[in-house]
This record gives sequence, structure tokens and C-alpha cells, in this order.
Amino acid sequence: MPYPFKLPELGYAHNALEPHIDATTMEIHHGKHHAAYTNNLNAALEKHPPLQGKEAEELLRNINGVPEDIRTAVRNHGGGYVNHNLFWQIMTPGGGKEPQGALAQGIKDTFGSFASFKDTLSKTAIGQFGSGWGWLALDGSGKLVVLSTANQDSPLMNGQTPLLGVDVWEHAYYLKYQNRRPDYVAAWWNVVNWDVVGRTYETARK
Ligand code: MN3
Repeated sequence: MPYPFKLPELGYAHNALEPHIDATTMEIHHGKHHAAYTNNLNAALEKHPPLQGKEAEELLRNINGVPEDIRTAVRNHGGGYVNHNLFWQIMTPGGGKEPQGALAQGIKDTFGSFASFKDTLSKTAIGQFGSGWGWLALDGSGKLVVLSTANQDSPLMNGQTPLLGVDVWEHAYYLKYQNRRPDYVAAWWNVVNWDVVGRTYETARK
């Protein structure tokens, strides 16, 4: 849905991802951080009616076409808005396990095994210097890729479709894990919603 963008519902309770992600972190992350990205994106677009009919993803895919006076705001807050929309969806209580079907095959073909893929994405996310994200994405040629981005940059800005993202900003883990980003990333795998990631993969490949 285009402007004005709305903070989506989480789809589960704040404490639903415990013990891996604690309720207070979820409350602040969704109710404060994601809400701020949403409000700031709306504020940036307020004076640009021609952009108000566009989906946030479309703005990010063509970030260099966004007027210069709001480009940085759309990059940061539009990125934050879209990245977190995906983040809540790709997590679920009782998640984890392994992908099925076409995605399982794609991961095996690309990374050798699911374990090798997990290791690659974990290292990439942990190694992102400062705030950012680790991603599994589909590139323009339909190949699965693992990458990280700084700040709220989205793979959409590189012509890639994000399938799975792990938020490695300190606001995502500091209350429970303090400086132990590797422990957070290891725990996060237990809440991944592979059904959603698999469906996104199949849609993105069409
Ligand atoms: Mn975040």
C-alpha cells in the first residue's frame, strides 16, 4: 500500500519469539524504531505528491530517481520501513528447522548445503561493520546470493529481491545479548519462518 504508509501489525505477540528474542526488544523495535521509519518516510513524501502513489519498494528500486532533497530520507527511512516489514514476516514462533521444496533445492545448488548457507549468512551478518543487515536475496539473473548492507540500505537498491534478512543493528539485540552479536544471530535462526521465505522465493522467480 502506498502513502501514507502504515506500521504493519506484528502478527504475533511481543513475547512470542522468546527466549530467542525478548518481548521488550520486540516492543521497542516494532513500536518505536519501525514506527519512526514509517513516520519519517511519510514526512519525506508529504511535499512530493507525485511520489505518493508509489509503493515503498518501487521508490527503493529507483532510489536515484527520487528527488535529491528527500533521497537520503527515503533511502534511510524507506529502507527501514521496507526492511522491517519483511523482518517481522520472516520470523515466527516455532520457526527454525529447514526450508522445503524449491528453496531447499536452490540453497543446496548454490551453497552446497543448508549448513554451509547458514554459516555463510551468519558470518556475513556478524561481519557487517556497524549497523546493517545480512541478507539472502535473489539477484537479477535469478541466482541466490548472500550479502550484507549498511544502515537501512535494501538489496532492492542493487536490483536484488530480498528473501530473508537479519537485522544486526544493536537495537535488534542489545538488551538481551549486549555486544554478543554472534549469539543473537545463532538464536535468530530458531525463529526463521521458512514457509514465508519459500513462498517469497517462488513468487520472485516467476
Ligand atoms: Mn531494526
